[in-house]
Amino acid sequence: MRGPAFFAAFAVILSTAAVVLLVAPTTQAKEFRFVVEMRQTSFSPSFFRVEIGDNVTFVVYNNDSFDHTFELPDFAISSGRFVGPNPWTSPSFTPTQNGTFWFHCSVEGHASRRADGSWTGMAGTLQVGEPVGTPGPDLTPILVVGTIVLAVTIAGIVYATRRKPVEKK
Ligand SMILES: [Cu+2]
Repeated sequence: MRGPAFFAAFAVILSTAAVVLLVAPTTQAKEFRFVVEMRQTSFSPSFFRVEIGDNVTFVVYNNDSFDHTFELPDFAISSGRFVGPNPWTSPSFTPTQNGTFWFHCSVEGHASRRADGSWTGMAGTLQVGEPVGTPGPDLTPILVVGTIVLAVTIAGIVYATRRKPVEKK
């Protein structure tokens, strides 16, 4: 006889399959080589967006006639001071967690850090994953499937436990 354990196992398998199908990321890791210009004491562009697992490299060049640096401390990246348009290429790295990671120029007076950890002036951000505050994936299909699975499971368990065993004589 198919008892409560069968229904419970069935429900677990079905729920897992539903969650995997609906939530599993469908994108593959990408290679990014971002070219950044330093000009008029600012970075251009100053916003980059990647996902966890992507491979990221910054190529930075200076179009001002004075020194700048490129610092991305969360990934241990630091260009050192340089002048001129010869590009500097960062080591590549792979983000392993979502977040907003600031890069900045460390030359005196070019950028300053705010109390909340963000930067003003010659600075920009590498955004990994969705920015905080954006809605997550729509969970409605999971809730609907989950509710149906739960209802079927409860019905199955009730049915299985209420059936009286047939006595053999
Ligand atoms: Cu600078």
